[in-house]
Formats: sequence, C-alpha cells, structure tokens
Amino acid sequence: MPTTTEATPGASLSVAVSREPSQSLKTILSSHKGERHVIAIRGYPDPDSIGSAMAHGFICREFEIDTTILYFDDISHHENRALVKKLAIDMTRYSEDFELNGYDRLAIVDAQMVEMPSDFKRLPVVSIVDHHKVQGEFDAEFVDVREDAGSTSSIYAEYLEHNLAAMNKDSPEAGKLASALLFGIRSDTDDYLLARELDYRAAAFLAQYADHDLLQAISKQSISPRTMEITQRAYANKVIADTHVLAGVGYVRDEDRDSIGQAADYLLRREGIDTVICYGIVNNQFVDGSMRTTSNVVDPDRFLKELFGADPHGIAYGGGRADKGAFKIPLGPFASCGDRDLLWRMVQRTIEDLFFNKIGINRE
Ligand SMILES: [Mn+2]
Repeated sequence: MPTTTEATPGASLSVAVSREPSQSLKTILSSHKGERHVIAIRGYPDPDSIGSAMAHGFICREFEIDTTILYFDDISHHENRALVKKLAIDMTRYSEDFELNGYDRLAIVDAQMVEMPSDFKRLPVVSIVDHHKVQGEFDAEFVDVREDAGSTSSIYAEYLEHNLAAMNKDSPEAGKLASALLFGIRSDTDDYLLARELDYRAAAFLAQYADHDLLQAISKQSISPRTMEITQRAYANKVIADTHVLAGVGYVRDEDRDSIGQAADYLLRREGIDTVICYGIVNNQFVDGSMRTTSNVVDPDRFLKELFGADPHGIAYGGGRADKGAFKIPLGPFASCGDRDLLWRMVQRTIEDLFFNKIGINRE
C-alpha cells in the first residue's frame, strides 16, 4: 500500500488558505538554484527565529540552494541554548571576519528590524518572512509579513503544508524541524494563549511529524543555576507594595539577562501579587529590567514609559505589550563608578523612589 505522507494533511481543517505566498516563494527559490544564501537571525535568537531559519534552510535544500544560518547576538536564554544543542542545529555566530564572498543572497526571518551590518548591503535580499511589522528600509524579492500570525514558525509551517519541501514521517530531519517549529509557535504565543487560527493550523500540521520526546526534553530543560541564583536574589530583595513587587537583583552578566525576566515570571506566581518589576545592572553598563503583570488595569507599555521617560532623542527607555514589558537605561559614565555597591544602591534607590512615587505609595 503506498504511503502518502505528503497528501495535504490538515485539509480537514476547513478554512480556505491562500496558496499564493507559498507559490510565489516556490517560483522565486526555483530561480536561484545552485546559489548560496545567508539566512539571517537578527536580535537574540529565540525559538521562533531559530525554527524559522531551520525551515527556510530546509526548504532551500529542495531548490538546491545552499544556506548558512547566521546569528548576530548571543543565544542568551538557557532553554534556547538547549534547543540548539539538542537539535544539533547548525548555526554560525557572525563575526567581523565572516567570509561573505561566495554568498549570493540574503534571507531574513522573524527579524522585526531588518538593518544589517553594512557589508551585507551588497547581498540582494531574497525574502523577508515575519509576523512583526517590519521596521527599516528594505527591498526584497519575496515579502510575507503577517501581523495576524502568532509566530513566523506558523508561516513556515504553512509553506511546508503546501509542499515546498517534502515532510516525511520517517525522516529525522523533518522530525527535528517540526519539533523546532512547534517550539517556536508555543514560545511566541505564550503557550498558545495568544495563538490565532494560523498558529493552531500550523501546530496541527506539525504535530504529526514532531518528535514529541525531544520536544518534551527541550521544554523540561532544567533551570540553570545562574537563573536560580538570580531568582533567589530577586526573592530575597523583593519589596512588596500592595499587589506590586519590585525586585533588584544586582549585577548580572550579559548572557544571563534573560534570567531577570524568568525571575519576574516566578515572582508573579506569588499569591496576591499581580505586577512585578525585576531589574539589575547588566554587563556593568545598563539598568535592565522586566515587567510582568496579570492586572487588568496596568498597561506595561504605558507604565514603563511614564516611569522612566525617554532619552534626549525621544526614544523611550521602556515599553511593552499587554502582559509584559522591559526597559534598558544606559549608565553612561556612571558605569565607571569605583564603588560597585554604592552604584547599585543608587540604582536601587532611584528605581524604588520612581516606582513608589508612581503608584502613590509611601515606601516607609
Ligand atoms: Mn517571532
């Protein structure tokens, strides 16, 4: 009996889906057969951008296009490092001496901002696929930006569903890719809380290929000792005011930045708390923080913009969306303060003063 793993699974999920983007990507990639492309991940690599980059490479292989996944910022989150390691994803960290010669084109995935280092300007952009409104000037052969998608991984899953590259249940490669994309969708939609129709359809399609043991192994990744330590510092230093928690964690290395957000997530689970701000001095250069809220009245974007204001160019130090936000304030020359404890106390005192002032609570 012939097996038909490529026979439009997911077709039973009724909604009419345009094949147009998949078709035009197919046409464009067909015209670049034999070329070498860079797939660029801009910003800190996260599961969505990593999964999307893998998918783009997987599809390119079908068109005999050789690809290199290039990333520019350290993989900061422990879970993301686990993802790359467990799936043995072949990714290259960009450095000044990266040999750009021999590459014909550039593909950008899940980037939000598409600015590239200047030496990349000579590479024509073959595609931009994203679910954020894309910022910056760009000129690409293929653009598929869907703001109604919860993740870029969902868009790539749709290309796969439309057979741009053969998915095969017996192929470990397909299994790895489906797992990475599922992880990307889950992570960008906050565990499907923010998922839209496209994301559910993508997940239903991918689930049949995914390696579920692998997926579980990635998501059950233990919390790193650094994150645990930073969370513990946040817990020890927390100041509670009404339903708010403010927690300074002191000095944090750049690669542990994500632990601040994880600590905030943790504190938010405390009974009676609905809003958390967790912050530290990151890389000895920035006061960097994360905000989390489950409150119906607190808007993190507005809250942080009002709390910290903007730099002289009018760029706000903080911002966010419905349930989370972040801020980053450069210490500038104050970073050189010879007394680290004093500098930290000054930062802590300033943030606490601003915060208590804002929520109208006297701190003593
Ligand atoms: Mn994304």
